[in-house]
Amino acid sequence: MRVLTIIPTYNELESLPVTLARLRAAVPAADVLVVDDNSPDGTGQLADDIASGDSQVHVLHRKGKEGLGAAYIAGFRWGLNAGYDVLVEMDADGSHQPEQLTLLLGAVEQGADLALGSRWVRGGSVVNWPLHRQAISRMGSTYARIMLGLKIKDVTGGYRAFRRSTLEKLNLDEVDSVGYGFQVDLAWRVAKLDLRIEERPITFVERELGSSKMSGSIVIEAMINVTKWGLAARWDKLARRTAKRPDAEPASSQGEYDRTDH
Ligand SMILES: Nc1nc2c(ncn2[C@@H]2O[C@H](COP(=O)(O)OP(=O)(O)O)[C@@H](O)[C@H]2O)c(=O)[nH]1
Ligand SMILES: [Mg+2]
Repeated sequence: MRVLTIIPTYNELESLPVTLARLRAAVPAADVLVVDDNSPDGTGQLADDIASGDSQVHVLHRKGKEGLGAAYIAGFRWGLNAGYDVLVEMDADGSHQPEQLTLLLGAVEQGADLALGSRWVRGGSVVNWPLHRQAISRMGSTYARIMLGLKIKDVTGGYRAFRRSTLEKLNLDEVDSVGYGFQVDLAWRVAKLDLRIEERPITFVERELGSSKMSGSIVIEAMINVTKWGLAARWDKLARRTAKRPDAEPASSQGEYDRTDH
């Protein structure tokens, strides 16, 4: 399997070299793509310097800060074009330990279409996260699970390995959510396709260097979207059920057509 690990960066000058070194040592066969949003602190230049000495490290420079989701979409496109079999999402700040990547790759090798690094399954944990962040993350995952009927425990996590075919089935052009919402969005799209999603326990370690780019508005965007998607899915289900009823009004013919069309 040809593996590409995509690392989005925005002002990660201190963290990136450490994470890259750990990743290259832990999984030497995996190539890396750093997707930098023109970080003012010069992370992009640093990534170029590292890439010039390591043919397995690549850098994608973007014009400005457009959010985590847009950076990943650009990275996925790059990786699909380059023919990789597995595309991995990993934070630059060391929270996603490169040494645990083999857990995710193992799950994909065993048949998972999407492997999720999970903090909220047995064996998973978080280190150095204040209680309020743990609470937000757990509540966010629970809310998304209930609203969307997802079976996975860690819906917002960003340590993931996608089988190439999984990304090819998603319409990446349609995805415009950012931050945590992006992670929920992709998990939801994969779940709707009835693909195999596997969680593996990880130890998420809060960053020691640099600062978080996540914000309250990103959390709120995610909550609003989850609510919208959940209600839309319920509405769809209801409409389909009504259409199936033999005594249903003429609208049912449309429903019948829909169903046979699929
Ligand atoms: N390219 C890019 N990377 C971003 C952006 N926002 C966050 N990141 C990166 O996404 C990863 C996770 O962000 P982080 O701030 O650590 O979020 P937290 O772990 O939820 O606090 C890090 O590698 C960031 O540098 C962005 O707008 N563009
Ligand atoms: Mg972080």
